[in-house]
Amino acid sequence: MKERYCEGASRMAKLILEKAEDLKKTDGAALVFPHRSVDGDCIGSSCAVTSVLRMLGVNAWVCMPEELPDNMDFLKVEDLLFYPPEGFAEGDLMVNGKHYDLAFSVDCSEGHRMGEENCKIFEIYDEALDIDHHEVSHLSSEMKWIDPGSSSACEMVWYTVLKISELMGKSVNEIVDVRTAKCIMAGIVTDTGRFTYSNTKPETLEAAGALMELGGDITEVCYNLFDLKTPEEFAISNAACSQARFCCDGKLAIAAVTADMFKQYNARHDALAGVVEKLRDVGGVEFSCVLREVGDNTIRANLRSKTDFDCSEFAEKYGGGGHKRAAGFNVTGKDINDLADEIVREASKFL
Ligand SMILES: [Mn+2]
Repeated sequence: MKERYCEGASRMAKLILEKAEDLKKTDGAALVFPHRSVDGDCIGSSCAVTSVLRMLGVNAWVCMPEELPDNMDFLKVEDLLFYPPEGFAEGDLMVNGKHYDLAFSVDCSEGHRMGEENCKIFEIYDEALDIDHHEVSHLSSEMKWIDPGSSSACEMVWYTVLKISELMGKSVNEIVDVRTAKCIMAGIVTDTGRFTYSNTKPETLEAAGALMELGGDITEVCYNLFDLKTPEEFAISNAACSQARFCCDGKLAIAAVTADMFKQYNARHDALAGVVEKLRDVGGVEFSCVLREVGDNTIRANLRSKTDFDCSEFAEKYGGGGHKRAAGFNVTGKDINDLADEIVREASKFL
């Protein structure tokens, strides 16, 4: 195992084995929390952790903040998912007949990123196990493993699972079945943009190679998460691209997709996956932005950048956030075209 992973993965593996024993004694349940606006990494890592906990004899469930997106149906993880009923946090905390005793977060450490109801459920306990690769401001604890240098939560989960198999004296295929391998692969390809982003390291590819051997079909995973489009998604994505404006000497690309357009193409609000990256990838473009009206008078903005432009800093001005190269925010009560003009004006100062 790569040296940088040894300490964290060993510590996490030991903790998981310890907590699994405790939970088996009390017959309690573990809830694993992804962040809201679920993506391949948080779903992949939470499902993988849940599967491994179950393999260890624990009643474990992924505590879902929203419906699973259609493009993740191929993972066939329905039996791992728990949709907490309204008021769960104020009730008897029973998860399918077992008392909720342990919180485990993946791909996010902070309750407020989990959605309102899930945040309440997560924060019932003072301490939670945590595997995350986001920079966090709060102090780390014995229960957490946070490594911002890792490509994805799934990569960290992979090295943890490897350690678990070592500690148990089992071969890894006794712990990671084909579905779990696909889930972990899903997170790695999502967060590395299919191994093209600069967070892709030799140990990322090493993990992917091992996952392939366990049945993590990279072709199937990539097709479903990146390439597969419904006819409606295809049509509205093309419309969004063709009406995009290129400003600031071609350094800025922006598209605004109205509620009427979603209606016209009979498309859902999440139908524009990949458009903001397509705009960013045009030669000369440094910063791209896709605005869409998502209902309730709200506009969702997705931002991407190629080089120096800091999307996260830009998004923070509007109460959002993210990473330097990818960020987003929501705005309520503005006209979408006015907001587009404002963004062009503001961004032009940095381009
Ligand atoms: Mn992630």
